[in-house]
Amino acid sequence: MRIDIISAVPELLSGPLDYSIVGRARKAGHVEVVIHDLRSYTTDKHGKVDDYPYGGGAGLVMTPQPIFDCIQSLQKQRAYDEVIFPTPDAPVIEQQKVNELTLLNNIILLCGHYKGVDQRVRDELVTLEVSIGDYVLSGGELPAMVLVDGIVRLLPGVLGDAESALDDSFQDGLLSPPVYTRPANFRGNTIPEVLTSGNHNEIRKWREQKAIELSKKVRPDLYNKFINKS
Ligand code: 6GU
Repeated sequence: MRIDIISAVPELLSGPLDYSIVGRARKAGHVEVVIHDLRSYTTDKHGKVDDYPYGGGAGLVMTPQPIFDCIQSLQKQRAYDEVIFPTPDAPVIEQQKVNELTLLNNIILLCGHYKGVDQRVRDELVTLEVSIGDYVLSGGELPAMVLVDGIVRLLPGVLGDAESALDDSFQDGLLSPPVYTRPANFRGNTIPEVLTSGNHNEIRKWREQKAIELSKKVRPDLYNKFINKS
């Protein structure tokens, strides 16, 4: 899979995508992530990529020219399955949709200012708009990295068996149960006995029970969906 990320602040992106699971996946060749500096596409002599909104109002709007030039130059080089625009005024993305995105070959992620990009970009170039939750961030860079992380960790070979994504929170519609590691007694606080019993069936049942209890307590919406489909 190849992911092209377009940003007017590429400095925000380079570091975080170089480390940990995404960094290792890139080095191992499971994914190619290419970052594009939008400023290098502007024809404005002062390097501007935004301007005042027609009709007035607060905040600047990203201009269409550098975005069209950047995306169209990429589209000449290969076919893209989706041009994704992370924005708070879109449906909130859930695990099922992230799973689907892992099946694509080439995607573009366009990072905007939170005040937005010229609507003609959204009408003519963008094929998918997603929010990462009901709160506002100052730009699309963090949401783009959220999407890259969510996708890349699911690509074949990226996670080992031990870290398998199959028992993630949300893959079965429930939150993940609590986990413990050594020592079994930490300052007098001990771990649930079943986890050292060696009885894998009991451990599986305990985890399922804990996942249900936790979901019911902190995410009754997920709990009710789970109960209604089982
Ligand atoms: Cl995708 N972008 C911005 N700027 N803020 C957000 C968001 C996206 N999702 C939630 N808040």
